[in-house]
Amino acid sequence: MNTRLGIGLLGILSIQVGIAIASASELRWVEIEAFNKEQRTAIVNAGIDIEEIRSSSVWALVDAPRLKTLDQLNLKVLGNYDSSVWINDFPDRDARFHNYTELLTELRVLQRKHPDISSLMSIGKSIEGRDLWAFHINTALVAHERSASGKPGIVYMGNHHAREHLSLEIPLMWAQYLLENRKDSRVSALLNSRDIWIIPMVNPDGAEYDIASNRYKMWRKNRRPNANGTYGVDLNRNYSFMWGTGGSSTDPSSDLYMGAKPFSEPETQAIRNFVQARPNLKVLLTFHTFSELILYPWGHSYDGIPNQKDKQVFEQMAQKMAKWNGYTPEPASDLYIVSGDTVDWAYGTLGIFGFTFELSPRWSGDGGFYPGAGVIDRVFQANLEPCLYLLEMAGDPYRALEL
Ligand code: 0X9
Ligand code: ZN
Repeated sequence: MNTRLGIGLLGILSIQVGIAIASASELRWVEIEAFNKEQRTAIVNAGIDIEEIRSSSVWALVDAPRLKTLDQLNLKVLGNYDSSVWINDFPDRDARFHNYTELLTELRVLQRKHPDISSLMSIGKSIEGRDLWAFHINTALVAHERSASGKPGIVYMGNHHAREHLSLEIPLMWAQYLLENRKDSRVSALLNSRDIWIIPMVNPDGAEYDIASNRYKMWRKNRRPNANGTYGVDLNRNYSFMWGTGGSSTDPSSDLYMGAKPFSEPETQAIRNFVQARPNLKVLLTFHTFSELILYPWGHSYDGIPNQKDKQVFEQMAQKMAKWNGYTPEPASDLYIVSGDTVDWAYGTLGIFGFTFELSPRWSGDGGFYPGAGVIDRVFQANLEPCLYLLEMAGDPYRALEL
């Protein structure tokens, strides 16, 4: 009885206190001096994943070998802290965030409620064999499930990065919103005239791994077993366009590992095959967290995209959306150089107007990758108008210049 009481009390205590993020022993939370994008790119080129940018420094999660590299590169470390983070509201969060099975259940329920205009299809399998689910909304569905629709199309994606769980919730809620409001005149006009795809969980293995114990693991990559015994490729460095030209790492143990070759991963292959097979896709939005940013190409170069008209379209669209969600619109490389990401590939090889949204919070102090379930509704509401706008613009993105 004593023992049982003991366990019970421990259980209660651990619920009240919350759970720790498990990366404490592996990753240090480090502040590094950096005044501009060039210095930030030097840090990224050392294989270090920047989490937060301030005016004269950045914050990053750094492992022991890369901490040494910083010294060798003469990059000044201003502070170096234990990365354990205590989370206070796990029961709440646990209830609201969706794991792989829960996501699939939600998508199935939604599809069954609206079988006339929606379908659910697997576009491939993850490296551990999980299906990668795409939710399709099209009022002329039957003919188009495995090939392109005649209507202009858009694809919304989430959860390329495992620990960015909020980036799954927003596209899921977006699918639910569209179907629950299908009778609304604005929504119904859009549903009638667009081909809509939602792929909320591009990296299910990584996301499941991140939550597989009672501690978040701060995991980013997929779960590819690498030759040197480490795991994972950064899926947002594995796309082919200008792959491996900066802002990614050849070291499999880095969080920014770009993979053995472009599209080495089944997850990125699935996205590539899916997008390439649908030339009607005009706009792409990939949700990440965090920092509250709207990013557009280029990511791999500080130069603006050469096509001036397209450049204006990107700027117009990003600025317009920023008015609604309050995020900062900028070319992705203003942050730091990244090569092999989704949107550079989509625009660079297929001319698709692609955006990366870095969702809330703005600062790591507000929870970083683990902001708690309390933020979900607010973040969805903030991004509803941008999602609708992109759906509208998918008809003809160049209309952004007139509106
Ligand atoms: O580094 C990334 O893959 C994205 N940020 S995240 O914190 N979600 O990992 C940003 C990709 C956008 N591209 C550039 N910043 N160049
Ligand atoms: Zn990300």
